[in-house]
Parts: sequence; structure tokens; C-alpha cells
Amino acid sequence: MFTFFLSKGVQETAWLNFSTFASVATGDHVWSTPSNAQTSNNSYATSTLSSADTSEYLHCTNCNPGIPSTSIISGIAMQFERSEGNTDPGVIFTNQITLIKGGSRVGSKNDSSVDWLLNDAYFSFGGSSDLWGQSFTPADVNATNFGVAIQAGCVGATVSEIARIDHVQVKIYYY
Ligand SMILES: [Ca+2]
Ligand SMILES: [Ca+2]
Repeated sequence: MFTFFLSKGVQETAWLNFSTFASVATGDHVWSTPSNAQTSNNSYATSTLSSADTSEYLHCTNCNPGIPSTSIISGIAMQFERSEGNTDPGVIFTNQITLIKGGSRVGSKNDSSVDWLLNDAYFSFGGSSDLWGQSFTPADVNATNFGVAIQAGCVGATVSEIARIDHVQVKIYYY
């Protein structure tokens, strides 16, 4: 039985949508209509930023992964579909992405060297053996207060620019 358990290898959920969304401090500007990040439909969570500003964190929680209670969580990935408005292209970037464990932001990645594009595109972070420097039990990720958070930044803008997020998803890897 134990040998079979080990030989199963790592399993993964589908890319999961979230059900609960909020704009949460800290940051210079709120996310409007945060629940627009639930599905890919070209309706956006937006935050309007001037140069050197950051958005608040877009908190996305409640993904209902249903991980069996005896499993080991080996990795967590997230992806999000993003773009920027077209008043001053090339000034919006990802300042910070974190996971949310027990309702609090933990772990951190940034992608500040990559500008968000004028057209929607998905970018992904994390992976099958990446726990973002944290540890998670099945109960942690099954909880309604597990999720991801995204903070946008802006640099070099001559006018205010809009950060836009169409869709946020998460995938859990476990064995
Ligand atoms: Ca889209
Ligand atoms: Ca959307």
C-alpha cells in the first residue's frame, strides 16, 4: 500500500477559478470591480495608477480544490490574464504576487521587469515543486481563506494608466 502510494507520483488539479474577491491594503489605489477577475470574459478588475504608485492587493480566495485530507501538497501555481490600458503603454508591471494562507498574505514573487501588454495575456508563477517558501496542508488550501494576491506597480508614466486583470486561477500539486 505504501509503495503504491509513492508510485502514484504528483497529481494536479485543473486550473481553478476563485469565488471571493477583494481589494486589500496596502497600496496607493484600490481595485475596482475585483470580482471581474473570476472568469476570462474581457470584464476587468482595474486600478488606475500614476508613476511610482502601486495598486492595493487584489485578493482572490475560495477555490474549493477538494484535496484529500491525507495528501501532501508539493507545489502551487497561479496564472493571471492581464493587460494595461492604452493611454501610456509600457508602464504597468507586477510588483508582487503572494499566496494567501489563513487569510494572510504569505510568500512573494515579483515580475517587475516585464511590462503588462496592451492585449490580454496569461502569465504563470510557481509550479509542481514550488511552495513559495511556505508549507501547506490539505486543510490550508481547501479553506475558503486560501488564495492568491496580486499587486500592480507603475513606473515612468506621464499620465495615469489602468492596470487590468481579467482572470485569476490557481492549480494545486499533491501526492
Ligand atoms: Ca481577456
Ligand atoms: Ca473577467
